[in-house]
Amino acid sequence: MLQLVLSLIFISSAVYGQSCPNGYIRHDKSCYAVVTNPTATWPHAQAYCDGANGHLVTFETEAERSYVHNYIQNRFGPTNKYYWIGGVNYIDGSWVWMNNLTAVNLNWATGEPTRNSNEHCLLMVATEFGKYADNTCEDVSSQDTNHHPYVCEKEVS
Ligand SMILES: [Ca+2]
Ligand SMILES: [Ca+2]
Repeated sequence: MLQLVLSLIFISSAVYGQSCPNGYIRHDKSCYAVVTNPTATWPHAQAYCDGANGHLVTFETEAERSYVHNYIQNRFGPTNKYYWIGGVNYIDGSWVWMNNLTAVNLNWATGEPTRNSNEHCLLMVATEFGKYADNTCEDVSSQDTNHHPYVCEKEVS
């Protein structure tokens, strides 16, 4: 009996246990962390995720986008409207996920994209079903106008 219990513990820790760092949640093949404090500009948010050997979250599937959006809704409700995610349009104007340069399946929030020439970074609009908004990556003035919460992702190897 003890052996059975021990082997069950071993199996469950192998599946659910050590693969994500503290503060991350596991879903499918990735670990996610939602950072709401302090907020940051896109480059600083990306640098923070990169420092943990990850990147700003990239939604390769609709299921992944839906999972992360639902998690944010359940945990934070409508507290924050915008979250930085890992989409950029720096290269030729088309939106790609910056970690693998695959195309973003665009689903714009109301009034977006505004397509101002300096809006090269992608936000998820948490209060609008996790749809997307283009936005300036950096602060546009000396004020913290462009600091938002963000989501880091680490693929599980
Ligand atoms: Ca992903
Ligand atoms: Ca915009």
